[in-house]
Amino acid sequence: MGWGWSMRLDRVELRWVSMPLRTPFETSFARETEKDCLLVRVFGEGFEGWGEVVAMKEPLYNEETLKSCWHILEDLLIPLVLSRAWETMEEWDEATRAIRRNYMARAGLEAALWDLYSLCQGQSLAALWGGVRQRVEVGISLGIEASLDRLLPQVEAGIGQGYRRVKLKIKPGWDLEVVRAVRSRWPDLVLQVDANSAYHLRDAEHLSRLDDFGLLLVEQPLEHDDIVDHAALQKRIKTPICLDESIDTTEQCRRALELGSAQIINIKPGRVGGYAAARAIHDLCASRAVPCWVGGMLETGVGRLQNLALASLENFKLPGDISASRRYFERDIIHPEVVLESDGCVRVPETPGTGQFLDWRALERSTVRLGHW
Ligand code: OSB
Ligand code: MG
Repeated sequence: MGWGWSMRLDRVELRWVSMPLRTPFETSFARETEKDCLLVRVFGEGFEGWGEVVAMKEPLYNEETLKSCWHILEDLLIPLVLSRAWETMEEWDEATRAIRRNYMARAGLEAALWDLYSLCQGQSLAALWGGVRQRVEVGISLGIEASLDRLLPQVEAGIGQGYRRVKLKIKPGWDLEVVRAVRSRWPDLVLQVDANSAYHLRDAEHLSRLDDFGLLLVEQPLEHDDIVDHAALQKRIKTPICLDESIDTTEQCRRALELGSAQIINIKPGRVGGYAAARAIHDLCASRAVPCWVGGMLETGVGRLQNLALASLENFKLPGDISASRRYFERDIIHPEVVLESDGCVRVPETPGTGQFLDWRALERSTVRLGHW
């Protein structure tokens, strides 16, 4: 997409933000009690754009860490973006293509460029990207708990708040019994599970027992980089497989769909290098009638608002992991926060510019490191 004119940045700011989570969030690979991220702020053309780097402190979801992202941004991407003017988003993409992977680092800066571009154009991100809805359906993702007694009230609360679907994190030892308990109490609930790569193909028979519970999907059951075993597993289970970790490029998505490794794709802009790549994967899936949904990385309000814009695209057919700010934070760094409407939908921002929503007192309190270039 062209800028319409040449865009030059004046300066860039990087902020390491750390916020307490209201309750710990446990997956098969980690238990998080705080949400840390980097916020990228770009200044140029009389505006400022914001983006979020969703990597974790440790390389447990993918290989990146917040420190590796700081390094890639400070030593490579920021000097490059400041070195010249950019005519188009494709030009920026082209210039960074030589850098292998490091998708979350790139995505944070790319988001800030989109945010700035949207201000220059006077159009919301949803409008720029061709969104088709003003409100999107969202779900809640519930972590692994010490006992069912601690999980079931959370399911009940989520349903009471209006969430359209519930996703349960599973791992060996926290799977069939948990799903059985939730399903027997809520027979009509739209329910899905996410294993974050906790199983192997040799667990196929065990995983096939999930078929009894009418799940919408099982997310990333096998290895984080696998698409071959997932195809074999899909032949042995009825529950549709959705890939998350394994899909990091459009080409990898194409290969997975050709192999039959997944019937549904979770798209996270951070995992795939940005919103341009997220849209390309969305379009590829649409062309093959494969439904998608927007995944989450416990984003602060900045990433959350931008993910809502992405979720307004046509082929995001399933509820996204874009819950209300309150689900994770006592106080988000944006105001107004992201709120859930009673019918389980969240509003897509209608105006350009994420910076206007920042709650500066909350942001300053959460900032633990600041860099300027
Ligand atoms: O696999 O979707 C995942 C959080 C951190 C790392 C991986 C995942 C998640 C989530 C978060 O499930 C869902 C959310 O942001 O609401
Ligand atoms: Mg996942």
